[in-house]
Amino acid sequence: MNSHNKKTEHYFTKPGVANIGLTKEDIKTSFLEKLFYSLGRIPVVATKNDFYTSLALTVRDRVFRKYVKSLEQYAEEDARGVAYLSAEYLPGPHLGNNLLNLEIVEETREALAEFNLDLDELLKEEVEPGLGNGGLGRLASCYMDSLATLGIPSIAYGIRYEFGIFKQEIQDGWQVESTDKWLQKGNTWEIVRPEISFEVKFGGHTEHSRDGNYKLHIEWIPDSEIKGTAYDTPILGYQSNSITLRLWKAEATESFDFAAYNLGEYYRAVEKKMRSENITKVLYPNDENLSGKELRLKQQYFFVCCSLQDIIRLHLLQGRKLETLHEKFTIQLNDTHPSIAVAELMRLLLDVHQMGWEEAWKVTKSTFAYTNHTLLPEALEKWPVNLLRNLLPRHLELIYEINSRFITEIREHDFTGEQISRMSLIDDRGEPTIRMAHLATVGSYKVNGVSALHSGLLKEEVLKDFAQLWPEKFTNVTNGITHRRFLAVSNPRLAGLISEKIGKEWLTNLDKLKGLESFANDEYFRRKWMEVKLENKKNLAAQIKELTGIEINPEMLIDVQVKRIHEYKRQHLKVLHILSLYMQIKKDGQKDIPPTAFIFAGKAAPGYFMAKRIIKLITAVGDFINNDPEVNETLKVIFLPNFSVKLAQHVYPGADLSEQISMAGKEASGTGNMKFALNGALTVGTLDGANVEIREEVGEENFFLFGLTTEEVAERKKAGYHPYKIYSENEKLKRVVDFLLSEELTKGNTELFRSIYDNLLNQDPYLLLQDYQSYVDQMENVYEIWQDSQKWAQMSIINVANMGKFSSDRSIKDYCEKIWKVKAVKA
Ligand code: CR1
Repeated sequence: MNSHNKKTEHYFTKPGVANIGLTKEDIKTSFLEKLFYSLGRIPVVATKNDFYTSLALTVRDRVFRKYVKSLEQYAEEDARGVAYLSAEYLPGPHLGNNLLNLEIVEETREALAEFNLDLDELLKEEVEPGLGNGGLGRLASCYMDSLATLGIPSIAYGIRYEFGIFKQEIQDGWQVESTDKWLQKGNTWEIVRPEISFEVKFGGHTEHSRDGNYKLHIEWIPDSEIKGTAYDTPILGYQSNSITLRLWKAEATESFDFAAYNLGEYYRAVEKKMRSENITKVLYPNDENLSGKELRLKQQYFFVCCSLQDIIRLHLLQGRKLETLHEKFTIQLNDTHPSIAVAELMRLLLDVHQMGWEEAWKVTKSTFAYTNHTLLPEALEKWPVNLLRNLLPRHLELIYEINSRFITEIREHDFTGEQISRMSLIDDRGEPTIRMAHLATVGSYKVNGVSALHSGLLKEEVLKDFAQLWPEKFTNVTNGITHRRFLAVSNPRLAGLISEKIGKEWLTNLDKLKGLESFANDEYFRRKWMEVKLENKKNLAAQIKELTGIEINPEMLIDVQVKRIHEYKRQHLKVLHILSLYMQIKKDGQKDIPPTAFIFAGKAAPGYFMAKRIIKLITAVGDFINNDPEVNETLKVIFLPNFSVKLAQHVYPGADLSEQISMAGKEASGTGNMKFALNGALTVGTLDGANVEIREEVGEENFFLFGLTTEEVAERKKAGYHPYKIYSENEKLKRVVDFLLSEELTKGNTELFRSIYDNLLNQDPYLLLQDYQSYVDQMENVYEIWQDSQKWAQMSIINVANMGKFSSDRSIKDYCEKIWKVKAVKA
């Protein structure tokens, strides 16, 4: 095992070796063994969590068996591989997914039943790792699933936050945050690798000197050092392969002086230890808005530094030279969060491994590829030069050098002075800052956006000059989702119906869903389809009751908007629509509005004033409407607290209508849109992000479109946008907006929503009032079709039948072909 040049022995393919069975009897035996020997428990006193843990350990053994086999295979083939660098992951609960991938769901259910235990009850026990904010983190986890399933040699690196995304509670209608103690009951799925650990330096200064041969040596003398230790979670793909998710935890270095001679010294050492561990304490809860926090930069550098040292270790372990790093590895930067990697790899190659600049730069820019996930200006990371000087002095020097060589290069092209200063890695128009997106772009061989529209805008706007300089560097990979978790695991009823009709091949080839399309005209099948949906809606209604105490009739149209709360996503546009229905019932005496439950969920960044106020608005409208007997048979408004992957898995299957209503040009892709459609919800949406491609796939007649296009938004703003004019000219809109200040809604606290009201009438940067009428009109159309349930079922089936493109398997194949040039290793 020590010599890595030797051909690997097939330990785990030898008959009889570690042959862990997958039958019901095998599972029963292991389950009891785990309960007795790993937990020291007997059934009469065991808690639900003990049973969950015994089951998780039972499944874990089987996962590990497949995992080591995969590792053997990757090592043997010695193929080119991918390292995925992401500051966020949202894997969701592991147990259910691993059962599916091992294909032992039924065996396990039966085994447990013999102990009078219910699998679904035990699945509920799992606490998920909330190591991300939203779409970006969940996307990374969908990609892990597909990388594993497709057998792509890969390793995913990130941060093992001790506290993940905060837990959200609703108190008096407001969001209240508390810490997410996801590790409190232990984590069955990970193993610590104390021997895989690296030192990470911070602060201090650099010293430049020349040796006898006049060669320049640069030494970074830090003022502190910490250690990162690897925690590995095997990510099992469907049926065969797996990959590693390696998360780094910060610890104090061994060199800490615990042999202190007096008490003061001892406490200082303890404090130092605690300070070191702070780095991976908590996830920053800001989605698409980064406020230049020093600790955040420390986190980014910390995990990048550990990951790159690990990649270099793995490369050298195979007896290879660093000059060929880019031939064996490609490193994907998931947004700019890990983009300091460009400078760090240069540092490692130049200062630690004594490579020359030209060679090091060639290796660096042939190794990295960068995915951009947002065009929002407030989300584009810029780190103050002064902060870098204090924290990473050597990296600042390197960035200056990279920049100066880059500027020299572009001066040879026809760029204007203005363009050159626009492209510079350093923005010196105020306090000097480093533009991390520029560093990532200059240091990568490919740059991609996450939907066709977004990749286009990236080239036309944010990185326009770079696209002119290096057109071949830019490409698109439209996001995708794992249909195994988001259909097979979370919606077994629909998955079962689909498999009954077209077989199970869709699990590994989502394009097979196309086979459903011809049944869209089959009345019997449509009925079955709607029966499944109704069962799922009952399940969702039960969840809603449990979480909020509110009862809804499962026959209602279930209209859902779940995602982070953000003004550009326009949850408040949905609220305006709900209020318009309320007015129609109360003021216009309209009686024929189909009963609808409006479901919202999502977290607001703790410091985002408007987003938190939007939550309060939703809950206030809910309070008001749900308690008015004149309307509450027709309308229900619900805010589900603490949205998570686990909760999401209940929500998507039960939705009839998916709200994807961002202002065009703002949502880079969206992935919830895909999850809803895959579960048979119809979409009401704008031409934004991946909505455009969803509509293309399902056909425009099967998609409820409204609102301005990206170009129209730009024209509208250029021509001068006056929301007040729209408001004053639309009587029905006016009464809805005015209602925000009403005594009734605000219970006398009429200033409560003044900020939202003023914002809409004076600026309305996301054009809610502009798109309002078009939205309300399209919703009428939604209602008309909803009343024709045969038609609705037909559209729903057609939607699902055309979701093939949105499998993350397709996205990963695109990355492999367009960017990574990596091939699958066959299991
Ligand atoms: C985008 O807002 C996209 C995900 C994943 C988000 C969303 O539209 O689906 O990324 N961006 O690509 C983000 O989190 C920091 O930027």
